[in-house]
Order: sequence, then structure tokens, then C-alpha cells
Amino acid sequence: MPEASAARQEGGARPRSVALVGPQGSGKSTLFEALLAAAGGAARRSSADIRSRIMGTEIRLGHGAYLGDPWAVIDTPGSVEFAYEAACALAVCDIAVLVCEPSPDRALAVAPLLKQLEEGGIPTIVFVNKIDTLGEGRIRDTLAALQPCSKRPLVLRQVPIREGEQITGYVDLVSERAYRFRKGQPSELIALPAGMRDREAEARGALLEVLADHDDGLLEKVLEDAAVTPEEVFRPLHADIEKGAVVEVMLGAAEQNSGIQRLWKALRHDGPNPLVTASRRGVTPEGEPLVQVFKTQHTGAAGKLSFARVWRGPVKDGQQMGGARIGGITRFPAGEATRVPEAETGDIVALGRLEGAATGATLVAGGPAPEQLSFPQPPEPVYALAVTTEDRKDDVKLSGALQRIAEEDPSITISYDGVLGQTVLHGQGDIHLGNALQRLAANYGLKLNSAHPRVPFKETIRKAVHQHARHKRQTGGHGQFADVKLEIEPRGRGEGFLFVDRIVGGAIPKKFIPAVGEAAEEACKKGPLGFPVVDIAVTLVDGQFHSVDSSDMAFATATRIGMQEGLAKADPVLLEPIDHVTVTVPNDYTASAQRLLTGRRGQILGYAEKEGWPGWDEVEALVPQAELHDLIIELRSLTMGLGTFRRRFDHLAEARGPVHAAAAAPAAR
Ligand SMILES: Nc1nc2c(ncn2[C@@H]2O[C@H](COP(=O)(O)OP(=O)(O)O)[C@@H](O)[C@H]2O)c(=O)[nH]1
Ligand SMILES: [Mg+2]
Repeated sequence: MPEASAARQEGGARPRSVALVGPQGSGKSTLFEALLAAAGGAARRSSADIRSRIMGTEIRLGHGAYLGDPWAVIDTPGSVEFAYEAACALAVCDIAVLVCEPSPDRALAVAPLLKQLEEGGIPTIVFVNKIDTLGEGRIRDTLAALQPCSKRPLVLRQVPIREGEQITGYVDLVSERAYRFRKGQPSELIALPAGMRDREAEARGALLEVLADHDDGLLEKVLEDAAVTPEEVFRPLHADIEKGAVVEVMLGAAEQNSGIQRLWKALRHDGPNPLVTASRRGVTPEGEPLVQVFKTQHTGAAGKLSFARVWRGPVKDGQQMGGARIGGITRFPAGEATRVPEAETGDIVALGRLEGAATGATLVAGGPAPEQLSFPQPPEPVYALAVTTEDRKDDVKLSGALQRIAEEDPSITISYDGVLGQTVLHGQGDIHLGNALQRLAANYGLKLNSAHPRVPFKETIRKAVHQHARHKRQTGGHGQFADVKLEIEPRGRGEGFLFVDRIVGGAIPKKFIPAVGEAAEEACKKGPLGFPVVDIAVTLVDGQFHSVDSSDMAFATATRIGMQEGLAKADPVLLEPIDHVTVTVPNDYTASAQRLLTGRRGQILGYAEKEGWPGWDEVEALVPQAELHDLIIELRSLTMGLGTFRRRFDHLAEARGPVHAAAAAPAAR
């Protein structure tokens, strides 16, 4: 195992990391600042920080030390559109704090995250923030609303103390000590209020019962109703959190600095050692230094920054990492960037100028990584925008800039559709892509127009036709001559294009026939309705040639003429792409989701409870692609931001009526 670096004092704890996740507005950024302030200094905020805090589009990293233990704190965006940022942070942290609000009505908003943490096996503390807003509500109701979203038992660690309608403190159920909040200061120890004994005993009993499930010693005591010491609770609690077997629920008010010390102590006590996390992620302790990049940023002055977790240290500035030389290691004490010479096992730092390193990459000192550690896949896109430059001279700059944007945020993908001639950004919603466009403008000076992407309509024919075409030109000496007889017929949906040669007796010499086939296929690129023609068979049945004047080119021209005239007579029809769509919503919204889909010409196939997600449904439907552009926006506004969908192309369907106009209209600006 690599020796402990000088950064850590002999015998001192290794650096650990905590990621703050939770719905937008639950108070993650406020908690981030409160935690850092309690861990060695106020997090000073630059104006850029304030901006990113309000928008909450990117992670923020801060370092501090609590009671001598070094910690990295990662603030993450809460918006579903930026959820991949949070997922990446969760892949590298030792423990997660899920920040939520006390109102049981908000529990649904937390469900997807609780699930994600459970599936990732990530040690978790739930911090019920804004406890000052609980009023007469009961924390048990909050817990009861959250529990169905998690297979892991949620155990309440504190119960609130009330004076009238105000929550003025809490009782810690492990130590059985009572504390009174003091605004902006650590809470003060008080005597357990007399009226609280029963409630405290009941809540403590529930905690012990869960912990006793995995601890025989404790189980015996609980069954015998014997006195249990705090130490006898701490041990199984730590073990269960570390294993991810239970989720500890704490409470406080980040804005009032209430419950912050208690949360730090829980993190310090229950947060796994980084070597335990490494082993959970499949990293062995022996071997070359190894890091994993979880965020990539292109900064103007400092070049490329790769935020990385050091799974195996030490890592030194200037050292080779994954084939490039580290150009600077940055930590963020109290949120301020500071260069350091090295980072050790457990550290989360920004590494400079690792040009080839992508988000998610595992890098090893001195050579290629023997294997890549697992990393979350970006979510599938649910929203897209076609972009064009205002000034065509910027087109070259655009492709480079788009590449960087996609590198910084793998939940954005770029595609270029040659048929429709459009560059399309795919992402997680209008705010997400709007943010990308803003960054393209601010960081690359690119003025862009954006529009709904055009839908890839196709066309086909409904009638078989026989078409004769002749190309003949006499210009001075060498002329051009070709004559073809084509049968053009419809094929079944999805069967594609087929060319058949039925020439007999050398009516057309073999050498010209490929030119006919290619020209017939080429003619399908744009049919009489202006769209690519699919699912037809073209059979060359007869023809004529001239021994001097015939050529590939002449046969191609004759075929093109024949196809143009033939397709127009063959009863052409527009084909509209239809997607198979699966909408996921809390079941309160199932009916409105179905109405939304039918309102968009969707055909509902059915719905069922989402597997492993009690209280959530999946609705399946066939929906025209032309109706999907802003589906996510309406779906989210119908479902408090909770609904989502995935889609895949299903089939092409004949389209009539108003769709014709939609297909023919140029993309809206
Ligand atoms: N009442 C109350 N409001 C809070 C508390 N913590 C944060 N807030 C407020 O909640 C809002 C959202 O906070 P913020 O930290 O930006 O949330 P984030 O989106 O999760 O990062 C802000 O207006 C905060 O002032 C708290 O403990 N009590
Ligand atoms: Mg925030």
C-alpha cells in the first residue's frame, strides 16, 4: 500500500468526501456553506459562485477539516435536468447526504434519489432541512412518507424539541442528550425536557429495533429490555451505515446553522473510511496510484480541469497519469482554489491539463489503466434543439465548441443529420440545453439560432407502376443512349429498398446493370413529396442499348428519369415516424399522463406499476415523433417535475391531413 503522504499527519484520519444531493431548493447549497463554515472557515463566495448557486447547474467542491479530519464536500445541482452532475459525484464520494424538506408532500420528489442511492449501495444520511418550517407537522410523518421509496430502513436519529409551534432543539437518540438550537452557533446541551421522555423512548425503541436486526448483542438486550449504552448503539449504527444497510435520518436548519455540528459528527463517525469505499468500488489497495475523473471543465486561463477522486494515492503534481502529465493539483479549502503539491488516497481534487481524460475515466500512473472502474451512464436525452450559426463563418468554431460542451457534460450529445442538414443538441430539457447555448455564447462567442429539430419524415408508394424511360442525345460525334423498362412496386413496411435485375438475352449488357441499380437507389433520396423514399422494389425488366453511345452515365440518367416519372405515378404517401414511448410517473399522475399522450395523437398500449417502484407507474404508448419535441416540458409541469419518459423508434406510419403541412413546413425559428 502506498505510504501515507506528508499531507496527513501520522495517525490522522484519511480524507473523506460527502456529496450533498436532493431536490432543487431543499437547501443543499446553504448546507454546503454551513458545513464548510463549521469545518475551518467561511466559504467565501465569488460572484460566479453566486450565479452558479442560483442556477444550480454544476457541482461545487469545498474542502475543510472537522475535529481534525479532512473532508471534501460536494454540492450538486438539484434540478432533474442536471441530475447527471450529481450522479457523477455520487460515484466517487464516501457518503451521501440527501437533503430534503420536512413536508411529507415533498417526499415524492426525493423518491428517485433514494432509489438511486439504494441501487448504488451508497452510504446515506437523510438530512431533513428547514426543520423550522415543520410547524405542527410530525417528523414521523415525513419518515413514513419517505420509507416506501427505500428498501433500506430509514432510522430516525433525532427527535425535535418544541416550544409552542417552534422547534427549538432536538434529542439525540443515541446519546439521549437534548440540545437547544442557538442561531448561528453550536447548539447548547440542555436537560431532557420532562414532557419528552415517552416520545424519546418510543423513537429510540424504533431505532434500536432496526439496528438489532444486524447485531445479536443488541438484539439480546432489546429483547430483555435491558439498558443500552450509547457505545452499544454507535457500533451497529456505523456498521449498518457503512454497509448501506440502513439510512440515518437527521434534522436541522442549514440557514440557521441548526443541526450542523450534529451532522458533522455523524459524518465523522459513520462515514466510511476511504479504503472501505475503494473496496466497495472494486479498487484493491495495492498498486500504482489510481484516480477516476468525475467532472471535466474547460476553464479559460487554467485550461482543462479534471475533477477526480484519488482511489489510490499519493498523486503528485507533474506526475504522469493515464499518459499525460498532471499540470497542477487544486484543492478548495473553504471553497477557494489552492494549488497543492500532492493528493492522497481518499482526496477529491482538480487535476490540471490531462488532455485525453474523459469524465468517468480511470487513470493509472505510468501507463494505461488495466481496467476501467464502473461509472454511471448519462441519462437518455429527452429534449433536442437544432442549432445553426448566425454567421456561417462560425461553423468550424461551432463543431469544436460543441465537442467541448459534450465533453464537459456527457448528458449532452451532438448529432448531425446529413439528410435533414441539421446539427442537433440532445439533452435533458429546455433549461439544460438553454444553459449549453448560453455557455456557447459566453465562452466561445458563438451566436446561435435554435429551433425544433425537423422530424425525419419519409415517403413511399402504394401502387405498382411500369415505367419506360429513354435517354438519348446526339451531340456531334459521340452520343448518349440508354433505354430502361422498370417495374416499381411497394414493399412491406421496414423492408427497405430492393433492386432486381431481370434482364434476359443481353437486352442490356451486364456491365451497365449496376449503374441502373445505383441510380434507382439514388433517386430514392428525394421522392415526389420531397422526402426519402423507403420500402420499394425496383425491377429492371427490359431495355435497349447502343454499342457505341451507351455508358454507365447514360443508363444512370435514363434510370433517374424513369424513377422520377414512375414514383410520381405510383400513388406516393408520406410516412411519419412513430416512437414507442414509456412514460414514468407517480401513480397520482397516471391518468393525466395518458391524457397528455392521447392529446398528442398517441395510442396508449397500457400501463403498469414500475417494477421495484411502489407508487410509480409506467405508461406505454405509440406516439408520432413530431409530437415529442416538448413532451418532457409538459410532462414535468404536470407532475411537479417528477415525470419522465424514454423512447425508441418503432415504425413508420402513413400520414395524412394536417401532418402533411407540418412535415412540409421549414423548421420553426
Ligand atoms: N426556512 C429555511 N429556509 C432555508 C433553509 N435552508 C435553506 N433555506 C432556503 O431555501 C432556499 C433554497 O436554498 P438552496 O441552498 O439554494 O437550495 P438548493 O437548491 O438545494 O441548493 C433558499 O431560499 C434558502 O435561503 C432552512 O434551514 N430553513
Ligand atoms: Mg444549490
